[in-house]
Amino acid sequence: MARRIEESELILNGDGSIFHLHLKPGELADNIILVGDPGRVETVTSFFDTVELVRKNREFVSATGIYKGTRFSVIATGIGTDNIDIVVNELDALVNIDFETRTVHKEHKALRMVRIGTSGSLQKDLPVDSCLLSSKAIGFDGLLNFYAGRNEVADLDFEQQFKESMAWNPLLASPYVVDASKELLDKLSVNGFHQGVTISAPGFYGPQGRMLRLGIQDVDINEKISTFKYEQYKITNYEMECSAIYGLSKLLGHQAATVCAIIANRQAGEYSKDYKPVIKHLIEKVLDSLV
Ligand code: R1P
Repeated sequence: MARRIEESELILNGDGSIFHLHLKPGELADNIILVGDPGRVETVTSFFDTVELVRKNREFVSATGIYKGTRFSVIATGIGTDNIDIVVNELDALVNIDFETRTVHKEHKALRMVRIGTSGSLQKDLPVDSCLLSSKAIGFDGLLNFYAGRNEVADLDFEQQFKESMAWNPLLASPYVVDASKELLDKLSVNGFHQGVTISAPGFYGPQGRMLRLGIQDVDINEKISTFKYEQYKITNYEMECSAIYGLSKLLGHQAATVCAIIANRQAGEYSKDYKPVIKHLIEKVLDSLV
């Protein structure tokens, strides 16, 4: 007998929609654009030919519609990998769990998720207003470490070398390294984006080495990160969601990739004068790559 998932574990609203996203099965497209900023949902749907639905709860704003004949959903995750835990688990539940019987469907359905975000560069040659496709993500957030199967989806050799080279502080969560979907990387790389390794940090200031009034444990952390090399890989940028999207997607059998507009260069101390046109350009490129 299939395991029934209790009411307290899979929480549904009175209208049958899932707890945080307020979406019902059938309302989600197989192609999903994830954005951090809820305001970015409208920028994505402005490219759609038709919009079928819009849902809002807290920072989780969702819309489903058609772009050049293909059905897409766009979901705002808000900031951080803790929100990604909610979003990716609920997206998966919408297609892989029967909400009536509360059991997992016999047939698995795979989703395609592309995050379109903003990010800070750690390399001089990755300038402000360029676009970066994350071929790997490093999670400083520790989320994936809670899940069974974590080691099976992670690049353990990269993790080991990174921790050794950084003299990793044991007070911090152990970093996890996960690849993007190969299929999505192939599709998106035709756009000529830079490619690199992205760190998802569990905060914007101290966890990304920023000092306003507070000092940090390791003042050399960004220097060590930007000079670290593993095989052909260099660490290129910081943002706050990619690692959890890659890790949970791999565990749940979905495809995921992240492309970010570089809005700050931490090495050069620069910030974009206006990154909105870069985001718009990125949205159109990503949508066209998926139709
Ligand atoms: C921080 O300002 C936020 O911006 C970046 C970070 O990942 C974090 O979510 O991405 P988004 O612009 O997609 O939100």
